[in-house]
Amino acid sequence: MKKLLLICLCLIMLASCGTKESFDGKDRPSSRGQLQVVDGQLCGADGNPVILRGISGYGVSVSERYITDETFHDLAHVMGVNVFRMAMYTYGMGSFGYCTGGDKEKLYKLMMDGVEYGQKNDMYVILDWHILSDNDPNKYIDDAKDFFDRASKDCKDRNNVIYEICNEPNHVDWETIKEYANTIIPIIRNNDPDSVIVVGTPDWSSRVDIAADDPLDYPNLLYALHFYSASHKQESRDNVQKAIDKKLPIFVTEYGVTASTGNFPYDLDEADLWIDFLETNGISHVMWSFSKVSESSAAIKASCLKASGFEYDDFSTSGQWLIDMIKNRSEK
Ligand code: IDC
Repeated sequence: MKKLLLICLCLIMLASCGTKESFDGKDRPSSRGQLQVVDGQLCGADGNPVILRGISGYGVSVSERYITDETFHDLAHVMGVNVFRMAMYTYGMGSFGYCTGGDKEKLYKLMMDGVEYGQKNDMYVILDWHILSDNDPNKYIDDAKDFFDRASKDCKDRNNVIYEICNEPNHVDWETIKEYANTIIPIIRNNDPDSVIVVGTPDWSSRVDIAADDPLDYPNLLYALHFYSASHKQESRDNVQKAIDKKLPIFVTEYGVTASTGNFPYDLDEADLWIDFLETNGISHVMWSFSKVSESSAAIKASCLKASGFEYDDFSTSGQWLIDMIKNRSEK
C-alpha cells in the first residue's frame, strides 16, 4: 500500500513539473479593462495599478508566421505574457519598411490581426511605429499621420490597444520629438479619446530624465524607456530615478538581457536588478524579441522550426529567463 501511494505521489509530482500552462489571469484586458494613467502610474479601468510583462515581436514584415491565433495562445499561456508588442519597422528590415517599400496594406492588416489575436487570448497589444535607422520621427510624418488616424479609428472600441508612436528617436533633440508627438497624439485622441499612448524619448528612448524636465501635456501618456542589461547598469537606473521622482509615467517598451546590439553577452544578474527596480516602481516591461534569429536576444531557439505548440525547451536562454521571471513575478 505504501509503495502504491509513493508511486502515485511521484506521478503527480512529475505531471506538475511538466505543466505547459503559465497563464496568470491578473492584469489582462478581461480583468483590468481599458488602461489609464493615474498619478504617474499605469492603471486598470478601476484606477488600481497594473504591471504588464511581455515580449516584443521582431518586426511584423518578417514575422508573419508568428501572427496567428495559435501563436498568440502560446504567448499568453506558455510564456505567460499579458502584453505583446507589434514592432513595425518604418525604415529598413530590407525593403520591408512600412515607409520604404513595404506593402502598406499587408503590414496594416498584420497589425490589426495582432490586435484581434491579442484580444482573443486576453493580452494587451502595443502598436509600435518602429523608427530606428530613420532617426527622426518627423521623417515619415505623413505616413505616421495616416497610419495612426486609421488605426485609432479601427481600434477605438478595443480595450487592449496601446499606441507607441516612435520606438527610438535618435540624433534628434527632445523639442523635435515633442513636435512630432504634438502632431500625432491629437490625431489619435480625436478618434480614440481614452487611448493610452507611449512616446519615445531622446537617445534611443534612454533619456526619460530629459522628458521629465519638460513633459508633454496630455493625459494617459507614458514615456518610453529602453535598456539592455549588459550595456546599461546602475548609472542608467539613477537617471531613471530622477524621472520617477518627478512622477513621469514610464513604460519599458523594449529591453534585453543582452548587449544593446541584441547579441552576446548576456547579463541575467543585471537584468534581475532591472526587473526588481521596475517592479518596485510599478513600471511595465517588454523584452526584445519573439524571434529565432541568430542573436542571444531572440527568445526562440534558432533550431526551433515551430510557429505554435511551443514548449519550455523550445525557448532560448533569453526566452526561458523571461518565462521564469514572469512566473515568479506573477506569483508575488
Ligand atoms: C535589432 C535586431 C537585429 C536587426 C537590427 C536592425 O535585433 O536583428 O538587424 O535591429 O534592424 C533596438 C531596436 C531594435 C534592435 C535591438 C537590438 O529597437 O530594432 O533590433 N535594439 O539591436 N534598440 C536597442 C537595441
